[in-house]
Amino acid sequence: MKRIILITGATAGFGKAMAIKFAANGDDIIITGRRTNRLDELKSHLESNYNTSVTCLNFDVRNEEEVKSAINSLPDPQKKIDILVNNAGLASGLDPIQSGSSEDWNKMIDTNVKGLLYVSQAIIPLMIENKTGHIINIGSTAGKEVYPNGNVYCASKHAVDAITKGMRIDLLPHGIKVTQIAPGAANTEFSTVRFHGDKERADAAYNGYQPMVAEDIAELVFYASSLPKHLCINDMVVTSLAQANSYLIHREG
Ligand code: NDP
Ligand code: 8X3
Repeated sequence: MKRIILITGATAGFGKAMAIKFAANGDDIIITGRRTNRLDELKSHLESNYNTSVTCLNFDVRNEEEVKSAINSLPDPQKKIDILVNNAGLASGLDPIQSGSSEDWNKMIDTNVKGLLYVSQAIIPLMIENKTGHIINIGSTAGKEVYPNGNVYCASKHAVDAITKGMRIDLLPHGIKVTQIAPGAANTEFSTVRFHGDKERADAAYNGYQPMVAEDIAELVFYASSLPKHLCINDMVVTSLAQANSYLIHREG
């Protein structure tokens, strides 16, 4: 059966790979992000290659009013969102707590924590009305263990871990599934964003081992979304073979 999937942060990385995976399954997708040109390109790629209908919503998850009005702007049939993937997020900087920048801290907390809350609050009432739904939050191994200089990014992902558990409790009477997927290192635009565009430093994050790729995470999100109605994956921690936990990666050479 065709489902309606809303993916935040679908202009790159995990979110884009998820959009492709769901579209290939014939689902209808609502893709969101700040970069309109990328949303338009992805829509046109998906609609020409798959049996899907794609809606683009351009908003910054940090702006509560933009979030509300974007979700309100959906035509009624598309408000029946079956699956929300709260994926939009970022790390900004990798500095000791005493020298971190408050601009980086605000960006991470506003995006990863408050943004996820704003989007969820705009969509949960629609799911409650439909008496069905599945929320998949993208956490991180950084939300399980803190690593050196990860301080505020790790805190923001620990918040995602806690919010996911809270959502599952509060939405239990409404039959809404809540899942967290918590990946370790994956080679996307993540490190380029973390290091403020320093591509060399970003590439070095993946030196000497095989990291995961966006398609790996898309596969797991799709799997979690495709289980029978009575089954709910609560939490899935996933790393590449070379990674043991949030801070231990075995590098060759
Ligand atoms: P990318 O940088 O490749 O993609 C991030 C996506 O988030 C983009 O589509 C970006 O869209 C969107 N985004 C960022 N900020 C905002 C904002 N303020 N408003 C709307 N959209 C926003 O990173 P990944 O795909 O790797 O990351 C996706 C998620 O996975 C994040 O939550 C990240 O923390 C998490 N994660 C990543 C891991 C990794 O190693 N790559 C591991 C574990 C978790 P745009 O810029 O167009 O707005
Ligand atoms: C992203 C992976 O290892 O940079 O959450 O925290 S890591």
